[in-house]
Amino acid sequence: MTKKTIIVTGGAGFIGGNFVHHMLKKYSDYRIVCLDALTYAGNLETLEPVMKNPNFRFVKLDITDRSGVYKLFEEERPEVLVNFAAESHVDRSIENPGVFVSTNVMGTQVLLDACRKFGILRYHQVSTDEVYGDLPLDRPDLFFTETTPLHTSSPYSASKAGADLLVLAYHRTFKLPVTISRCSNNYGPYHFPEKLIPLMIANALADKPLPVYGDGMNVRDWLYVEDHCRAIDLILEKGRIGEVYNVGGHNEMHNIDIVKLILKALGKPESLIHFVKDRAGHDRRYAIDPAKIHSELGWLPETKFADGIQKTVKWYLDNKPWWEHIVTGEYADYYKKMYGDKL
Ligand code: NAD
Ligand code: TDX
Repeated sequence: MTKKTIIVTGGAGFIGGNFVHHMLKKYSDYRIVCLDALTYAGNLETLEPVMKNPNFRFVKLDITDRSGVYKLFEEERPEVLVNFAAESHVDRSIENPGVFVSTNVMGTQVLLDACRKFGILRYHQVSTDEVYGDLPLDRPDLFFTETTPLHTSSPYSASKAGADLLVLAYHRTFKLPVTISRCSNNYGPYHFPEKLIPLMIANALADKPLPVYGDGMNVRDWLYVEDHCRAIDLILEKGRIGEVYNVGGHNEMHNIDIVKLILKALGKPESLIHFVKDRAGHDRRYAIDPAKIHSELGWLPETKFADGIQKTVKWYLDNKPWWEHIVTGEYADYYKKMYGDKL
């Protein structure tokens, strides 16, 4: 029997890496071809456990490299493409917006064109709740639904919204069979230590100050990464073509409460917390209404935050070499540039 081939872009990153592991564990009749440019955020150590799996192939390639992408499509003739590849960090988009437009918008267009040219059964775009902008803290009754207007704040979220609109345009105009998922904040293994949860774990373990932006009251809706992977898997199996699905866990938390929880789990003092200058344009609250994916596809999150955060802290304790290689490498210069005069 020929195996179905899925191209996973950005599979050396946080969520893409978890998705590659999820799919290879669950399905023996899929071949996963991971396409990744290995930017600062891509890490082959994340894929090390599957490198020798006969159902897996890694290709170092930039999604903006049109001829390289076409060549890969010619070789692989994939049935499905899941696009995780992106510049994903809001703070970096404030420093340098250009690469966000290039990868997130133009790279997406190259992938869509390749799917048109060679044919595809499904193109899935991994998007974000940030495309909806933010919600006020004093209106806990409000949530993002799939029909909430796009209203972006950062160059990152604007580039993700631009990509979503292109994906939907290719569906309407060219009948490309697409789906989009818009997920809330993920956490779990292989999360790059520039993001809130792994940054706080790494700093606390090193007894370094924990930089909390503004008043620490911003709210994010946290979902364990495996639950996001299951949602995408389900959308590929049963999702309706041309549809957007919001994915979130109804797990809203203030940043400061997350930071305190991590300190408690590691037995470190709250005196490590440092309030620093706020992020420019900082979104106040994200909150996803996941009713559509629940009622149409039966998806519900399985990991409660209390369990997920314990598992995550344990993973960072058990896998120090994975993140220590990062925080002592070129990332150290980024950290100095971003936080040097704040702490
Ligand atoms: P990440 O930064 O950890 O990984 C991104 C991966 O994409 C890296 O492996 C990187 O090398 C690769 N990449 C970057 N530019 C590339 C290019 N031009 N060509 C090929 N590969 C390239 O990101 P993540 O947190 O895993 O996010 C994955 C996707 O999920 C992104 O599209 C992001 O917008 C979306 N998302 C993330 C979250 C979250 O909480 N992290 C939530 C919702 C949606
Ligand atoms: O040092 C920090 N201090 C701090 O207070 C950092 C890095 C973050 N924060 C705050 C900013 C946010 O309110 O923590 C919150 C979470 O920040 P990030 O981890 O940078 O995530 P966020 O900006 O919410 O975006 C994330 O979720 C949506 C992902 O990075 C995106 O890729 C995804 O689309």
